[in-house]
Amino acid sequence: MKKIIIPSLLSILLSCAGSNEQYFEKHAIIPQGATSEEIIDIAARVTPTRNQLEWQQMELTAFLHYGINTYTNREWGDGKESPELFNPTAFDADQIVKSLKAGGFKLIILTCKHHDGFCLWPSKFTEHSVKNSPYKGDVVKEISEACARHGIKFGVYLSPWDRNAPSYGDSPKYNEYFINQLTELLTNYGEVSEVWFDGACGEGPNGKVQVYDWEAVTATIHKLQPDAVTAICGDDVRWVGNESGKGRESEWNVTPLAPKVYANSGTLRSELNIDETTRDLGSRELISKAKELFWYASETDVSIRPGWFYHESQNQYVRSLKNLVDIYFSSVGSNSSLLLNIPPTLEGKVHPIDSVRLKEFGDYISNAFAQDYAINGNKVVTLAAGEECSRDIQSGAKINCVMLQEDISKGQRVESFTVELLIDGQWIAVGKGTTIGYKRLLRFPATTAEKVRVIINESRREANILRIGLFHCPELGDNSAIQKEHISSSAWEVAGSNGRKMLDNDIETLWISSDMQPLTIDLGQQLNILGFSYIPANNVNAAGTITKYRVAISTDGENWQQMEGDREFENIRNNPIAQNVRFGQSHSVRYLRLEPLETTDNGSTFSVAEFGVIVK
Ligand code: FUL
Repeated sequence: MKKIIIPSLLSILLSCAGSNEQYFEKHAIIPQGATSEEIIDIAARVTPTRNQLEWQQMELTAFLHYGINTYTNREWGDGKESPELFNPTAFDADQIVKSLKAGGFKLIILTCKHHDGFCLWPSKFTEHSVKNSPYKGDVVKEISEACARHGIKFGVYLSPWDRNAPSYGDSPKYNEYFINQLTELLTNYGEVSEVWFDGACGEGPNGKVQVYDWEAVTATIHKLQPDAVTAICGDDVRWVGNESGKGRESEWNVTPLAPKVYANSGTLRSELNIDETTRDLGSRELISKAKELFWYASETDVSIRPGWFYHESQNQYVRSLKNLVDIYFSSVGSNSSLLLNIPPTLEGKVHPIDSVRLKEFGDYISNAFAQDYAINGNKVVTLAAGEECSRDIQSGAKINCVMLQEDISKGQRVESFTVELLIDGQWIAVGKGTTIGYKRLLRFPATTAEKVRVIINESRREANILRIGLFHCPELGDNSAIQKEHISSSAWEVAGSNGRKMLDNDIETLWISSDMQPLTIDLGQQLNILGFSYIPANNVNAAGTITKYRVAISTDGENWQQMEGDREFENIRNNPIAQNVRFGQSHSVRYLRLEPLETTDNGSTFSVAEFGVIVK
C-alpha cells in the first residue's frame, strides 16, 4: 500500500495552484491544523490504485458459497462436521462457471474455507478438507481452471474465523496456519484477483479471541498476487454494511473509515464513532473531523436466495428478475459493486432455477444498456459547482434511465446534481441525487426528449464527468416469492404480555421484551406443527435480535419437551431474514416456549418482529 505522507500544508497548496493537481493514492494523512475546507480539498484528490480502479470497473462479481454447510443444510457450521459429509454427486465446474458468466459476472469468488474450517482444497495443513471426503478432488482447482477456460477472473474467500482449527485463539500459532493456507491458495491456483476476508465471528464475548497479523497477511498477498484486491478485512474494498443488496443514497469512495488492517484503525474508527454499517461515511461534516482518509469503495454482497448456502427448501425463494435488477440499480447504479451469491447444490451445480434467472439477468442488463440515446454522451467535461452541460438526444428515442459517471481516476467529487430533459421546449427535472462516483443510474417514467442537461449543484473541486448516458430499461413485473412457510395468528396469546406486534403479520412492528425471560406462546388450540419461525428486526446490528436460543413445546403449558439443545440463528446479525426452524417431524402442540440465550447486543431485552409456526 502506498502511503503518501504530506510534507506540509503549504506544499499541497502550492502544487494545487498550477494546472497539475496533486493526488493522494489510496490514503491521505491530514496535516495538523488543516481547516475543514482544506480537508475537503484533500478528499477530492484521493484516488484509487490501479487495482482498485480496475476492480470497480468490473461491476459484477459472483459469489459461490459451497462447502460442508451445503451437506448439513446449515448457514454456519461448528467445525465438528465429518469431512465425509462433503459428497457432491455430479460436481460440474464448467456448468457453474458458464451459468455465472451468462449472468454477466466478470469475477467469481469461491468460499475456499468458511467459518467451519473445512477446506475445499487438499490443504497440507489440516485434515479437515476435501482430501478426507468421498469426493477426494480439489474444488478450488476445478473452479479456478474453469474460470480460466471461460475467460473469467477468480477470487478466494478465506474465513479468518475458524471453528475447527485447534490453534484458533492461540494467536501466533493460528496466524501461521492462516498464512500457510493463504499461501497455498495464492500459489497453486493461477491468478487470484480478489481475496475476501470475512469479518464475522460469532464466538461471543466469552469465546476465543484471535488477534490477527494483518500486516503479514497483506505482505503475503502483495508478494504472491500483486494485482489482487483485498476485501472486507482487507484494505482495498469495503463491505457495504448489509447483506440485503442495498447501497447508500450517498456512497463515497473516499472515507475516514480506516480499513481494519491498519494498526491504528481501532482508534481512528472510535474517534469518529463509525464502522462499515454507519450510514454516513463521507459527508463534508464527517470528513472535516478526519485525521486520515482512504480510498475504500464499497461492495454490495447479497444472495440470490435467502441464505448464503444451498437449502432445498429455498428453491421457491430465488429472487425475481425485477428484484435482481433493482439490486443492480441500488449497487452498481449507486457507486458500489455487486457481489451476488449463487450457492451450488448438493450435486455440485448451479440449480436450474438460479441458472435461468442468471441468464435473464445477464440478458436484461446487456440489452438495456446496449444502446445509448445521448449524442456525444461520453465526451469528457469538467464542471464546477453551479455549472451545467447538455447533450442532444437521438430523435424519437424513448428513454427512462440516465447514467452518469465521474472520472474517478481523478477522485470522487460530485456532492449534488440534477438531471433535466428538454421536453416540448421546457426543461423538466427527472432526477436528483447526491453522489455520482464511478456510476450513478437513475430511472424515471419513459419519455422522449430533445436534450438532457446535468447541473452540478455542489462539488468538491471541479467534477470530471466522464459520461452522460440515456437508456431505455424495459419495465418488469414482480413475481417475488413470498415466504409462505410462516403462519402467525392474532388469535394466539403471548403469556404475560401483549404480543400483537409479533403476531400481526407486519414485520415493521417490533415486539420488545422487558427482560430475558422465555417467551411462551399459546396457539389457542392443539396444532400439528413442523417447526417455528422467528423474524427479527430488519436491520443489521438491531438491538435485541436473538442469536442463540432454546425451544420447547407443550400440550398443557406445564409439561415441556425440549426440542433441541442450545441452538444458534446463524449469521442473523448481518442477514436478518426469517429463521425457519424445522423439528424434523410433526408435533401436536398448543404451547411453544422460546428462550433467548444471547442477543446481538448482549442486552437485557430481546425483540421479535414476527413469530410463527410452520405447518407444511
Ligand atoms: C458473513 C458470513 O457469516 C456469511 O456466512 C456469509 O459468508 C457472508 C458473505 O458473510 O459475514
